[in-house]
Amino acid sequence: MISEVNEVSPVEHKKHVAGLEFLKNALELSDQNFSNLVSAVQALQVAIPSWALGTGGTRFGRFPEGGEPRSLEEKIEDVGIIRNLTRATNSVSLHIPWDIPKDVAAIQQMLHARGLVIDSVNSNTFQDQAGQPLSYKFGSLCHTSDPVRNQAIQHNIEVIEHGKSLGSKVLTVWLADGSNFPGQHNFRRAFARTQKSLEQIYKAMPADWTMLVEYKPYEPSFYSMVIPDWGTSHELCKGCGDRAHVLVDLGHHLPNTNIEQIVARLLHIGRLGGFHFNGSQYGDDDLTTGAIKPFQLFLIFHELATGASDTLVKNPPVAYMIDASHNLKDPIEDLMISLENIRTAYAKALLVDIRALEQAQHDNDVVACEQILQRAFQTDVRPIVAEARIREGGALNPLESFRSKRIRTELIAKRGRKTIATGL
Ligand code: LRH
Ligand code: MN
Repeated sequence: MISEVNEVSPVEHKKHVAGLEFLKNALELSDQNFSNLVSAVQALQVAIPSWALGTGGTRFGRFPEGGEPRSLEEKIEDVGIIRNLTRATNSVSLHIPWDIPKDVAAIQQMLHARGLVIDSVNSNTFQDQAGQPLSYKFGSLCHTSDPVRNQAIQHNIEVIEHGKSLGSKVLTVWLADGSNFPGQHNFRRAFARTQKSLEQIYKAMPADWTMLVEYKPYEPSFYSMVIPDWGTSHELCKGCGDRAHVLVDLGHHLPNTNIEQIVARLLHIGRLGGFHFNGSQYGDDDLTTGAIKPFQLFLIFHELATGASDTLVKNPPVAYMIDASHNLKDPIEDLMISLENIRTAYAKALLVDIRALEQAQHDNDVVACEQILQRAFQTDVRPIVAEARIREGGALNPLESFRSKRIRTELIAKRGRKTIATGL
């Protein structure tokens, strides 16, 4: 049995405390302010996607290492391992129909035993399921045929029902709807049909639920997507009501897009619903969060931190989720690295001297503005992120613990090397 206790040896702990002391003095922070910083990082909990616990792949190949979850129960077990080591996640996002629970009570019990809840439920009208009467080949909520749109609307309503049975209060809608050739779509009518369909789904949501509308500029449609950008998602959310918000997947932006400005804009209009964190060099690469562009991730959290401390910003609580796939890395190791990089970016953003920055911005002192951000970004905050973890019984070094406890070996022994294609 994988031991739940994360020992920190006296030598390791002594080194950790020395690092903390050094950083606190370097930052000239009082004990209380330093402790508040650690508490803020502790409070940042990021949901784990159920579909990212197996090995991902591309159309060119997939190289599973074994020990992957074969059921919703085993996915929850894996998220439990990540929570135990990192203490940076307390929830799981589900994808329906991939994660339809066979025994709701048993799932609830498993979640409770691991300190987990179900975050959002994601609908899926981008694949045709076995026995599905009508195909989504030419779209779902935007489809030209009523029966296909109604089938997709009904699916989303079923997803809400599954979510209600598991205690979720968030429906995430991402559509693959789009076109591959000029002339294939009437852009205005496809948008209007999608708007109508989403309004029907929104009306079916309980009054305490939120809808997150995710945008994506391309793939799997390669000429146009019905919801390609934040502006379109925002327009659809406005049409639905004040509990529909925009979901920002970091990989869903064309190269060189200033994502942190989109975050600031959505905060300003109070429609930033949440994030799908991942890393990318080119497209929707779904790589480790912060692995490719750590400064961009820092700037995104800088917008979130300044937004959170600005009384003019009236934005609902933001949902933090990871949405990645792992073609080469162990899924659990990769997710733990993403959690570490997300908390690191947040801790650095909390170090920005916002008052000094506002003064420098007012004075148009460009160099001072840049240097104030760089001072925070260049600070090694790893002791703070580690302290936020071990304060709650997490491991000092989750990756080392995962390997030294031979957890993957135990999972392979228990589950075998056969893997099942759940998800992407
Ligand atoms: C689409 C997406 C969406 C999910 C899927 C798993 O690219 O980001 O969030 O439904 O990945
Ligand atoms: Mn996503």
